[in-house]
Amino acid sequence: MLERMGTLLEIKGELVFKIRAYFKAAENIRNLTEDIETVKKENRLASIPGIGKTLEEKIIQYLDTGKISSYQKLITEIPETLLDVVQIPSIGPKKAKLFFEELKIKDINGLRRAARDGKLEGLPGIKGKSIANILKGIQIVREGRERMNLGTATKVADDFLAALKAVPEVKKISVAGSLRRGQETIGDIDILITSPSPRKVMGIFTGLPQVKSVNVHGDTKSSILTQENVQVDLRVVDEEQFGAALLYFTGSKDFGVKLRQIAMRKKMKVNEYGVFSVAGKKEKILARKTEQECFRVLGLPYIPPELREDIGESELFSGKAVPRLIEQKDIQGELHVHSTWSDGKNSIAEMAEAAQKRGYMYLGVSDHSPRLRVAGGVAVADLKRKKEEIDRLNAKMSDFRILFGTEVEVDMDGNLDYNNTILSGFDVVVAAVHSGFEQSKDKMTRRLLKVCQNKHVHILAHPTGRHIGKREAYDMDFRQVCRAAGDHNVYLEINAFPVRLDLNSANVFFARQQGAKFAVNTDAHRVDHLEFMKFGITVARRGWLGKTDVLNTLGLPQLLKAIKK
Ligand code: DGT
Ligand code: CA
Ligand code: CA
Repeated sequence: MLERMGTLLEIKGELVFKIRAYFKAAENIRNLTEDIETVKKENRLASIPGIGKTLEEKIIQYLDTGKISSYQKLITEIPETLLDVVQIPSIGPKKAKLFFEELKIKDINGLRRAARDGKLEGLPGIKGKSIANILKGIQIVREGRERMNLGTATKVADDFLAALKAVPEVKKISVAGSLRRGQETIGDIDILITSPSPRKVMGIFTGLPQVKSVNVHGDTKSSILTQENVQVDLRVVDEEQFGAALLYFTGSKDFGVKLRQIAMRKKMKVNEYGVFSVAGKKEKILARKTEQECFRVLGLPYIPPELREDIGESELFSGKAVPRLIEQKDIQGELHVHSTWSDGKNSIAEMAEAAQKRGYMYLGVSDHSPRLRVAGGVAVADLKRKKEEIDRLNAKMSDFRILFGTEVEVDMDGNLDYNNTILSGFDVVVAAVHSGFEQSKDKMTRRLLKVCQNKHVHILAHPTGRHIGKREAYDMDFRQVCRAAGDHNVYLEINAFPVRLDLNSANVFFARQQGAKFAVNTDAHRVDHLEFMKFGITVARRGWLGKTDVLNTLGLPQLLKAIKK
C-alpha cells in the first residue's frame, strides 16, 4: 500500500523526498523479520527505520480497517489504474503523468487506444519507436497477468495440496497440467485426486478460506478462483484409473495428440480412462492404474512430465530409452548468490549456513560490482575485506567452502567493471548484463561475444535478459553466443529466480545442441531464495539436460578444475 501510494504521489508530481519516504518505509516493512501485527501490538512501529508519526498512523489505520484515508483521497485525484500503466516497461511516472494530464489516459486500455490512434505523437519525448515499444510493453504485461510464473503457481498449489492432504477422504493426490510439466508460466492449476467420498471432498475444497468464488461445483470436477484470482481445477477420478487420468490431464495437449496417434497405429486407444486394445471386436483394457503401465503397453519408455511437450519428440517416440535427466539431488552447490555486501538481505555466514543445510559442498557469493549502483555493488576498496571475511569463515568449516565470487557488470561495449588484476583474484566470476537492453542485435551479440572471450569469465548470468511479465529477451544471435561460450569454457547460466528462468527450456535445448554447458543458479538475495533451485532444475530437465551438462553437479575440486581456463 505504501509503495502504491509512493508511485501515485510520483505521478502526481510530489516532492522527491516525500515520495522516497514511502518507498523507504515500504522496503523496511518488507524486510521485517517479524509479523507487523506483532510490532503494532507492542507499540514498536515508530522504531522501524523511516517510519515517523504520520506513517505510523497510516499503518495503524490500514491494519485496523484495511484502508488508509489519505490513500482513498489520493485516488480521487490520481486514478488507481495508473498504477497498471507504470507497470509497462518504458513508461515511468513522468510519462504516466504526461498522458494523464494531456490526454486523460487513466488505464492501460486508454493508453493502447491512444497509441493506436496516433494520439501520442507529438507529445514531448515521444517518437515513433517509443509508441511501438509502448504497444509491445502492453502486450507483455497482459501476458504476464494472464499467466502466472512457476514460482507463484507452485506456492498456490502447495497451499491447496496441503489443505487437501489433511482431508482423510483424499487418497491419491497429484498436480497435473502445465504445473506438473514445469512450464515457465502457468494458466491455471490442475489437481487430481481419488476419494471414496467425492461429494464431501468437493464441499471442503470449495469452502476453503483461500477461495473467493466457485465457478464449477460438481462431484467429479470443481473449479474455483482464489483471492488472488488464480484458477484451481480439482478433479476426482476412479482409484483404478488414476494413472490414465494423470497421463491425460498432465498433457500437454500436443503430447496427448501424439500418444493417441501412436495408439491408433498399434490398434489401441488411449483416453483419460485407460489404454485399450481395439484390435478384436470388443475393447479390452490394457492399462490404467499407473502412468508407467500405460506407457509400457504403448511400447514407450516412461516419459517424465517435463518432456511431454513438442521439443525432442521424434527422439521420445523412437522407442529409444529416455536419457537420465538431472535431478535436484545431483546439485552440489551454486555459484550466484548475493549477500549484504551488495543487495542481499543475509550475511555471507547466513547464506553459507543455509547452503550447508541443503547439503551443498560450496557456495559462490557473487555480489554486484560498483557500476550497478541501485544494487550497492562492492567497491574495489572493500573487496579485500569481503575476501577476508570469507577466508575467516572458511577457516572454521570443513567439508564446505565459500567461494569468493562476483556478479560483474558488463558495460555497453562488453567490458567488465573490474580490471584484470582484480578479476583474477576471484574464485568465480559471473558476468551480467543489466543495461542497454535496447541495443541492436549486432551490437548486443558483439558485446556478449566479448564477454565469452574474456579469460576471467566463468559464467554468463541470465543470458537473454528476459523478465517474465516485464521484459522480453534482448535481441542477439544466440547461436553465436552459445558457440563462443562453448569454445571459451564459459558456462551459460540457468537462472532459477522465478521471474527470470533465464535461460528458458527452449534456449537450453538449443544451446546444448550448440555445444554449450550450463550452471544452475538461484541468484538468491536471501536465504529462502535458495529454494528456487528446484525451478532451475525443472528448466534444465525440460531442456533435456543430464547431470554431466551442469557445472554445479561437480564436487569442489572437480569444479575448480572445470572452470580453469
Ligand atoms: P495452462 O493451464 O494453460 O498452463 O495449460 P495446461 O496444459 O495445464 O492446460 P489445461 O489446464 O487447459 O488442461 C490440463 C490438461 O488437461 C492439458 O494439459 C491436457 C488436458 N486437456 C485439457 N483439455 C483438453 C482437450 O480439449 N483435449 C485434450 N486432449 N486434452 C485436454
Ligand atoms: Ca492448467
Ligand atoms: Ca485447467
